[in-house]
Amino acid sequence: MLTNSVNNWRRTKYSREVKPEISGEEVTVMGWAHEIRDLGGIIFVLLRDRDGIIQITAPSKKIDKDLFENLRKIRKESVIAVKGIVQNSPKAPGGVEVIPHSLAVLNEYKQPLPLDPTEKVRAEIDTRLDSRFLDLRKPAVNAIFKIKSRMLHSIRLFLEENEFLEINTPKLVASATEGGTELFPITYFEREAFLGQSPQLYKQIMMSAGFDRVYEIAPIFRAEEHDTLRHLNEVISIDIEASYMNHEDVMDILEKLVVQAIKDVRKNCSAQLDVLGHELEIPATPFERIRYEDMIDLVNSEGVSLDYGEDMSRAAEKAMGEIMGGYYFIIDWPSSIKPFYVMPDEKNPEKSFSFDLMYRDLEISSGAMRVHKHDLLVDRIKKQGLNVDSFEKYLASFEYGMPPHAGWGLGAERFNMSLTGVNNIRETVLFPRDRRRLTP
Ligand code: AMO
Repeated sequence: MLTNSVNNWRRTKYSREVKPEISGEEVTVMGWAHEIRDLGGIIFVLLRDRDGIIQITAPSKKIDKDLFENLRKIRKESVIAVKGIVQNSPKAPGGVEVIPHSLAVLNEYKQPLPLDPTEKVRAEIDTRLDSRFLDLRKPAVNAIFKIKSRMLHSIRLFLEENEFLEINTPKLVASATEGGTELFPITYFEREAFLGQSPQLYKQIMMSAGFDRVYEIAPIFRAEEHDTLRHLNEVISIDIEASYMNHEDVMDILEKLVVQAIKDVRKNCSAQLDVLGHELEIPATPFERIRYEDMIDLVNSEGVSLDYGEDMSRAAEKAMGEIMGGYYFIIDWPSSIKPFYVMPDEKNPEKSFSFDLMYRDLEISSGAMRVHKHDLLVDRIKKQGLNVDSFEKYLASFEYGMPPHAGWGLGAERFNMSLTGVNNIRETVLFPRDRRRLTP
């Protein structure tokens, strides 16, 4: 029964498509043998594919003797194809089963499995990540990636509808953008280079190039020392930049995009949300906008010490998460703790035209109106102790007609955490990269 190729076998239906309405029809289903129950006179095989499980029911009296014996020999997690007739069965999962007339075993498995995809034995995250291909077979794990796929699809659709052009910028770069300490140095022939921390400088250059509205969905690399549930060393950043807009305009875009993605996921991924047991609520708009200085007062009133000019500590994030619940913005950050490209408020340069979008205690996005005047930008680079020479090519684009502009970066994984309710960022990446993990 073991065949070496798919020969003339082709899937005609996914498990989710085998419904009582097609009772009597012949189908070909393909996937893994999830469970085999041999009751002597009848064998049940639960066949699992990408979308779910379908029951194959083989009563010895009704099917060919050889086929019955071959079904009996199937081992869990073998790759199988079954041809048969759909039949209503109130007792079967989904109210339907397939009575087989042919079977092909397409591949077998090595014993023992390093991980049980049926989740009978719960494994630690490290064991799961070591055998990620098996871990990803679990419905509650692959649901996260179906939601991520839909989320990215919805974001692309929204940005395209709003006249943003998708761009691709280099990931091998010569200098830092977000501060020097989080860079991964690499050897670039005879020179030193770095993995890109953010497309920041390139998306701004594209404003001078006249592209007006751009977006990029691509990996960013951060040499974060942290070993936390919210940080990874490689993540996907969803970045936008738009000319003739200020920070408030791009906050509105971000808010609309977030709500549209939530609605889209609710509508198209209800089965996955059910598997995850996560109730996804549509947030009310506009999201609350809390000034940085009011955030300080709020966390202080919760007994968390934080002074003006300090970045949010973990304790401050947690306190805000308790107070605020869903999505909210923190605005008007001090210029001193925001990157050099962030525009200071003209009336009070201590403050900047910047924002972070939070989901409970998690920062999911940050953005700002940018400095578009060359001399002010040089000044800001110097004030932050950075080397002006290493920004030469970027700075040149500000000398020949750079429009005012604004933008943001949204962390795909952190946004996905808010959509799926998982609390470890590693769950939202197929093959996560953290301080200790570089394989698989
Ligand atoms: P920032 O550094 O705040 O801003 O990054 C933007 C968003 O990217 C996500 N993120 C991360 N997620 C997980 N692990 C990490 N190590 C990590 N680092 C960043 C977060 C964060 O809110 N250039 C600016 C954006 C802009 O102003 O346009 C920037 O990179 O969700």
